Amino acid sequence: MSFDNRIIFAPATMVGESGITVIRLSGKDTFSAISNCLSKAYENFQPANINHYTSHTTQHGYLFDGSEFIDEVVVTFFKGPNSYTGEDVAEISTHGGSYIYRKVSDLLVKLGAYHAEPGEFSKRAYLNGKMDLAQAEAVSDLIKAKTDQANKLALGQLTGRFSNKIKELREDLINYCSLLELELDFSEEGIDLVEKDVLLEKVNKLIAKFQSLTQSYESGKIIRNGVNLAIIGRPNVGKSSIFNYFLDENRAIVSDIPGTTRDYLEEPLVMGGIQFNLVDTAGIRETKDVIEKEGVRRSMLKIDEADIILEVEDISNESSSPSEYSASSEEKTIKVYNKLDLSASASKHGLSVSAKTGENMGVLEEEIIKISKNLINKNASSDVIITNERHRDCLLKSCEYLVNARSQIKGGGGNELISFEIRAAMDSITEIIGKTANVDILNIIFTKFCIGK
Ligand SMILES: Nc1nc2c(ncn2[C@@H]2O[C@H](COP(=O)(O)OP(=O)(O)O)[C@@H](O)[C@H]2O)c(=O)[nH]1
Ligand SMILES: [Mg+2]
Repeated sequence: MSFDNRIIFAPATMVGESGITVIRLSGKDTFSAISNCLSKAYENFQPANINHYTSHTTQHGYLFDGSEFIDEVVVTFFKGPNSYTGEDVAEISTHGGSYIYRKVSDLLVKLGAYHAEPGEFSKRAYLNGKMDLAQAEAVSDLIKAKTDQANKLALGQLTGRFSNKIKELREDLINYCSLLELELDFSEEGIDLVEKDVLLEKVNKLIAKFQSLTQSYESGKIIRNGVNLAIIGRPNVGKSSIFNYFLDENRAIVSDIPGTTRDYLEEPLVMGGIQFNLVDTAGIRETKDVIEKEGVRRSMLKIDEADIILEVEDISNESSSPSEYSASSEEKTIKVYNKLDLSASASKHGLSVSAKTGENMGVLEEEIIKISKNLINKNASSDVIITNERHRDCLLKSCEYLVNARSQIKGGGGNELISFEIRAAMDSITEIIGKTANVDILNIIFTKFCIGK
């Protein structure tokens, strides 16, 4: 496969005041670029002979831009194909600091290197066959993971556990296809290689498997992206106070003026090992204020996206008219009565808390965690969990083809038609790992030719 193999570089660590900054380079001419700037001495440029260096070793030296000494560095060499991208890779460890990074970055550009695009190292790793598409996607998930569960799912995907499952399913489909197609070759001799009843049963089983995998996305997306937890209710009931309590900081402005929160606020939060996107909304009420109106509209959108809703009431106003918005789904709504400290007794209708004193806020937290765990476990029956929308879509598409194949089998359709649908189903799940499948089918058919014909 031919593709761009010019030198790319990017910081592999945060750039700023820190101990070191690691700058990673990859590309065909990486080592010669390094040999043009790495010196054995700092007094003047004396080229280090990097051809002497063994792969996977480090070398101490001095970076020079022409005659200008830039920094004392350590360079690690990875000779392709035994590198992350499969190309020649070097990692330059410079002193930390944005100024040094800028100097090195300018130098590398002068030496013919390009700023890498986001994900370009992993893209090259995929194009060079170092990992499949699902594994490359897992690299980014792993970096973003904030909880143990998200981390484990990403690791499972990175190490190929998920891809192996997909490959297994794909193998099944390839086998059916090749048998059906082989049977066509024997059609004149009337040899039956595939019992249609057996095939129907197998296709049914595969459909069930695909459906359970697709369903697991409902859990996977929550684990990977977090539970959307929205705090809603009328103005002044204490939504922003509850929001701040959970975040343990005064993130939202709290005041006794109704309509203080005019736009929604969203912050990440981890509770009980689960990732949440906590949303504070503008109090929902009829208003003539144009800005508040827009805030209410945006808040409604956030409420639609919510996995769990905290519907807050003021305990001292419990008897007043209900909120203009009432959560549509009881199952995902927790009714919370705030300002317990102002009331003589707790509410009979829901959990009573005080965001001011913290009373019962621990109970509320436990309730949120309990519901979230149920949400996650509800759809996680398959041994592999889908966390990626693209993978879910490929599986859905594949499942549609299998359903077509089932109709063909039931309706007495010919082998060509059945195999066409199964082949399409296979192509769709193969998109998950990113290779094209047709060559595999040909290989299997060819092998069978060798035995029989
Ligand atoms: N006594 C008491 N006052 C509270 C409590 N929670 C919020 N408040 C007060 O209620 C007012 C409105 O609070 P805020 O969080 O801005 O409500 P929001 O409009 O729903 O976001 C502020 O004056 C808060 O100090 C509570 O638990 N007890
Ligand atoms: Mg508010």
